[in-house]
Amino acid sequence: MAPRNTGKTAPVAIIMGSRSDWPILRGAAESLEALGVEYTASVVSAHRTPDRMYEFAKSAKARGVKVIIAGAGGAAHLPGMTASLTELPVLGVPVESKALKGMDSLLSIAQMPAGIPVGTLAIGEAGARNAGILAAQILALTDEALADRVAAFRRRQTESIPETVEDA
Ligand code: RP5
Repeated sequence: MAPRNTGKTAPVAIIMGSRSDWPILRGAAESLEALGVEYTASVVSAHRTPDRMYEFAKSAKARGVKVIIAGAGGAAHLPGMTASLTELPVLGVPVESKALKGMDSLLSIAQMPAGIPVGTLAIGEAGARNAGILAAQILALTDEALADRVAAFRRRQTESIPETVEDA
């Protein structure tokens, strides 16, 4: 599955600093698909394509985007810079880096100055999957059918966890 940008309006926009982030960020896409939430996915780099980042963030609200999921690794400025350019909620996913195992990504996404928040998730795949679920939960505040799907997802997850350690 390649990053998808259909150009149509979707309530969630997934952006990432590089195509190399997609194997992680696709976890967010899979969560959204499991919950029946439309999304777009595209490469928007704070450093390599700053004008694209500016255009994306400035136009997102008018295009009908409600929640932005932004993933990046290393000097991960994309979530914070995007958050500085829009009032939409931004969920940041730190992608694991080679040199510092994603600690650089985590700290550069989480340590925002007061006034410009980024909701920061865990490093890597768990963070990406949870970003998709959290975006759905935010949208579910004003969408009862989606709230039912989120609740059903949580019930299925609970029921899938065995109590015994047999065959573990
Ligand atoms: C960041 O640099 C990207 O988000 C990616 O995690 C990292 C490495 O990018 P590539 O060199 O693989 O394109 O901007």
